[in-house]
Amino acid sequence: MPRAHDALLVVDPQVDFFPGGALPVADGHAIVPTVNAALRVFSQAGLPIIVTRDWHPADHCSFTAQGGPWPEHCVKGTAGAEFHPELELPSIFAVVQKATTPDMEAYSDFEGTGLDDVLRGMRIERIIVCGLALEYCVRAACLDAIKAGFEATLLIDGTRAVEVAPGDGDRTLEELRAAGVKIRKGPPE
Ligand code: VGL
Ligand code: ZN
Repeated sequence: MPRAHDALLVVDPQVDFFPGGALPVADGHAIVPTVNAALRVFSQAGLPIIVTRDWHPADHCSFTAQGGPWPEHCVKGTAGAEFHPELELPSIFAVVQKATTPDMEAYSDFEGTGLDDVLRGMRIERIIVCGLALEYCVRAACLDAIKAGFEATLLIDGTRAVEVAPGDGDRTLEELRAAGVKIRKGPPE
Protein backbone atom coordinates (compact mmCIF):
# COMPACT_ATOMS: atom_id res chain seq x y z
CA MET A 1 0.00 0.00 0.00
CA PRO A 2 -0.82 2.54 -1.16
CA ARG A 3 -2.16 1.72 -4.61
CA ALA A 4 -3.83 3.64 -7.41
CA HIS A 5 -7.24 5.13 -6.44
CA ASP A 6 -6.22 5.53 -2.78
CA ALA A 7 -6.46 8.86 -0.95
CA LEU A 8 -5.01 9.76 2.45
CA LEU A 9 -7.29 11.49 4.96
CA VAL A 10 -5.50 13.01 7.97
CA VAL A 11 -8.17 14.05 10.44
CA ASP A 12 -7.77 17.19 12.58
CA PRO A 13 -4.04 17.02 13.44
CA GLN A 14 -4.40 20.36 15.24
CA VAL A 15 -2.55 21.83 18.22
CA ASP A 16 -5.66 21.79 20.44
CA PHE A 17 -6.02 18.01 20.12
CA PHE A 18 -2.44 17.32 21.23
CA PRO A 19 -1.15 17.30 24.84
CA GLY A 20 -1.06 20.90 26.07
CA GLY A 21 -3.96 21.87 23.82
CA ALA A 22 -7.52 22.80 24.76
CA LEU A 23 -9.04 19.35 24.13
CA PRO A 24 -6.02 17.10 24.36
CA VAL A 25 -5.83 13.46 23.37
CA ALA A 26 -3.46 11.79 25.84
CA ASP A 27 -0.50 10.31 23.98
CA GLY A 28 -1.50 12.24 20.85
CA HIS A 29 2.16 12.74 19.99
CA ALA A 30 2.47 9.01 19.38
CA ILE A 31 0.61 9.38 16.07
CA VAL A 32 3.18 11.73 14.54
CA PRO A 33 5.68 9.18 13.09
CA THR A 34 2.92 7.14 11.42
CA VAL A 35 1.14 10.22 10.09
CA ASN A 36 4.40 11.63 8.72
CA ALA A 37 5.24 8.29 7.09
CA ALA A 38 1.81 8.23 5.47
CA LEU A 39 2.23 11.81 4.21
CA ARG A 40 5.62 10.90 2.74
CA VAL A 41 4.45 7.74 1.01
CA PHE A 42 1.32 9.29 -0.50
CA SER A 43 3.22 12.36 -1.59
CA GLN A 44 5.91 10.28 -3.29
CA ALA A 45 3.25 8.16 -5.00
CA GLY A 46 1.48 11.29 -6.27
CA LEU A 47 -1.75 10.25 -4.55
CA PRO A 48 -4.23 12.74 -3.08
CA ILE A 49 -3.71 13.94 0.50
CA ILE A 50 -6.52 15.59 2.40
CA VAL A 51 -5.86 17.16 5.79
CA THR A 52 -8.93 18.26 7.72
CA ARG A 53 -9.42 20.82 10.41
CA ASP A 54 -12.04 21.49 13.02
CA TRP A 55 -12.62 25.18 12.31
CA HIS A 56 -15.08 26.67 14.78
CA PRO A 57 -16.36 30.20 15.30
CA ALA A 58 -15.77 31.55 18.85
CA ASP A 59 -19.45 30.97 19.73
CA HIS A 60 -19.70 27.41 18.42
CA CYS A 61 -22.57 25.30 19.74
CA SER A 62 -20.25 22.48 20.90
CA PHE A 63 -18.57 24.75 23.49
CA THR A 64 -19.63 24.58 27.15
CA ALA A 65 -20.37 28.34 27.15
CA GLN A 66 -23.07 27.56 24.55
CA GLY A 67 -24.34 24.51 26.45
CA GLY A 68 -22.26 22.04 24.44
CA PRO A 69 -20.06 19.17 25.66
CA TRP A 70 -16.57 20.50 24.90
CA PRO A 71 -14.23 23.21 26.14
CA GLU A 72 -13.50 25.91 23.59
CA HIS A 73 -11.16 24.42 20.96
CA CYS A 74 -10.02 24.92 17.38
CA VAL A 75 -11.38 28.44 17.06
CA LYS A 76 -10.65 29.46 13.48
CA GLY A 77 -7.55 31.60 13.14
CA THR A 78 -6.18 30.86 16.64
CA ALA A 79 -2.89 29.10 17.45
CA GLY A 80 -4.78 26.07 18.78
CA ALA A 81 -6.45 25.55 15.41
CA GLU A 82 -3.13 25.38 13.54
CA PHE A 83 -1.80 22.09 12.22
CA HIS A 84 0.66 20.63 14.70
CA PRO A 85 4.21 21.83 13.95
CA GLU A 86 5.66 18.29 14.06
CA LEU A 87 3.58 17.36 11.02
CA GLU A 88 5.68 17.12 7.87
CA LEU A 89 3.14 18.48 5.43
CA PRO A 90 4.01 18.16 1.73
CA SER A 91 3.89 21.06 -0.73
CA ILE A 92 0.57 19.94 -2.13
CA PHE A 93 -2.41 18.79 -0.11
CA ALA A 94 -6.07 19.72 0.18
CA VAL A 95 -7.63 21.18 3.33
CA VAL A 96 -11.17 20.38 4.39
CA GLN A 97 -12.63 22.49 7.19
CA LYS A 98 -15.70 21.51 9.13
CA ALA A 99 -18.14 22.76 11.74
CA THR A 100 -17.42 26.30 10.61
CA THR A 101 -20.74 27.93 11.58
CA PRO A 102 -22.10 28.55 15.11
CA ASP A 103 -25.12 26.25 14.93
CA MET A 104 -23.75 23.19 13.23
CA GLU A 105 -21.60 20.49 14.82
CA ALA A 106 -19.96 18.07 12.40
CA TYR A 107 -17.60 15.32 13.48
CA SER A 108 -17.46 13.92 9.96
CA ASP A 109 -15.40 15.42 7.17
CA PHE A 110 -18.16 14.32 4.80
CA GLU A 111 -20.88 16.29 6.59
CA GLY A 112 -21.70 19.48 4.74
CA THR A 113 -18.42 19.55 2.79
CA GLY A 114 -19.09 17.72 -0.50
CA LEU A 115 -15.93 15.69 0.06
CA ASP A 116 -17.53 12.44 -1.17
CA ASP A 117 -18.34 13.97 -4.57
CA VAL A 118 -14.85 15.42 -4.89
CA LEU A 119 -13.25 12.05 -4.12
CA ARG A 120 -15.57 10.21 -6.51
CA GLY A 121 -14.71 12.77 -9.17
CA MET A 122 -11.05 11.90 -8.62
CA ARG A 123 -11.87 8.20 -9.02
CA ILE A 124 -10.87 7.44 -5.46
CA GLU A 125 -11.93 3.98 -4.28
CA ARG A 126 -10.20 3.59 -0.93
CA ILE A 127 -9.58 6.09 1.83
CA ILE A 128 -6.70 5.61 4.26
CA VAL A 129 -7.56 7.36 7.52
CA CYS A 130 -5.47 8.57 10.46
CA GLY A 131 -5.57 11.48 12.93
CA LEU A 132 -7.53 12.60 16.02
CA ALA A 133 -9.67 11.80 17.82
CA LEU A 134 -10.48 8.12 17.31
CA GLU A 135 -14.00 8.04 18.84
CA TYR A 136 -15.20 11.30 17.32
CA CYS A 137 -13.93 12.70 14.05
CA VAL A 138 -11.88 9.68 12.96
CA ARG A 139 -14.80 7.34 13.71
CA ALA A 140 -17.24 9.58 11.83
CA ALA A 141 -14.92 9.87 8.81
CA CYS A 142 -14.47 6.08 8.61
CA LEU A 143 -18.18 5.32 8.93
CA ASP A 144 -19.20 7.98 6.40
CA ALA A 145 -16.53 6.82 3.96
CA ILE A 146 -18.06 3.33 4.05
CA LYS A 147 -21.60 4.74 3.76
CA ALA A 148 -20.54 6.77 0.73
CA GLY A 149 -19.35 3.57 -0.94
CA PHE A 150 -15.59 3.83 -0.42
CA GLU A 151 -13.35 1.25 1.15
CA ALA A 152 -11.79 2.56 4.35
CA THR A 153 -8.60 1.53 6.12
CA LEU A 154 -7.69 2.99 9.50
CA LEU A 155 -4.00 3.32 10.39
CA ILE A 156 -4.26 2.24 14.00
CA ASP A 157 -0.83 3.61 14.95
CA GLY A 158 -1.78 6.94 13.42
CA THR A 159 -4.73 7.57 15.73
CA ARG A 160 -5.44 7.83 19.48
CA ALA A 161 -8.62 8.00 21.54
CA VAL A 162 -9.81 10.74 23.92
CA GLU A 163 -11.28 8.09 26.27
CA VAL A 164 -13.93 10.30 27.91
CA ALA A 165 -14.94 6.94 29.42
CA PRO A 166 -12.29 4.19 29.72
CA GLY A 167 -12.66 1.64 26.91
CA ASP A 168 -14.18 4.09 24.42
CA GLY A 169 -11.27 3.59 22.03
CA ASP A 170 -11.56 -0.20 21.96
CA ARG A 171 -15.34 -0.04 21.59
CA THR A 172 -14.90 2.30 18.64
CA LEU A 173 -12.46 -0.09 16.96
CA GLU A 174 -14.96 -2.94 17.31
CA GLU A 175 -17.70 -0.77 15.82
CA LEU A 176 -15.50 0.25 12.90
CA ARG A 177 -14.46 -3.36 12.20
CA ALA A 178 -18.11 -4.43 12.21
CA ALA A 179 -18.91 -1.65 9.73
CA GLY A 180 -16.30 -2.98 7.31
CA VAL A 181 -13.39 -0.67 8.09
CA LYS A 182 -10.02 -2.42 7.79
CA ILE A 183 -7.61 -1.80 10.65
CA ARG A 184 -3.96 -1.70 9.70
CA LYS A 185 -0.93 -1.73 12.00
CA GLY A 186 2.25 0.13 11.12
CA PRO A 187 2.90 2.81 8.52
CA PRO A 188 1.50 2.47 4.99
CA GLU A 189 4.57 1.10 3.26
C1 VGL B 1 -13.31 16.46 17.71
C2 VGL B 1 -14.46 16.76 19.67
C3 VGL B 1 -14.89 18.01 19.26
C4 VGL B 1 -12.42 15.60 16.88
C5 VGL B 1 -13.74 17.70 17.28
O1 VGL B 1 -11.72 16.12 15.99
O2 VGL B 1 -12.40 14.37 17.11
N1 VGL B 1 -13.69 16.00 18.90
N2 VGL B 1 -14.52 18.47 18.06
ZN1 ZN C 1 -14.80 20.52 17.52
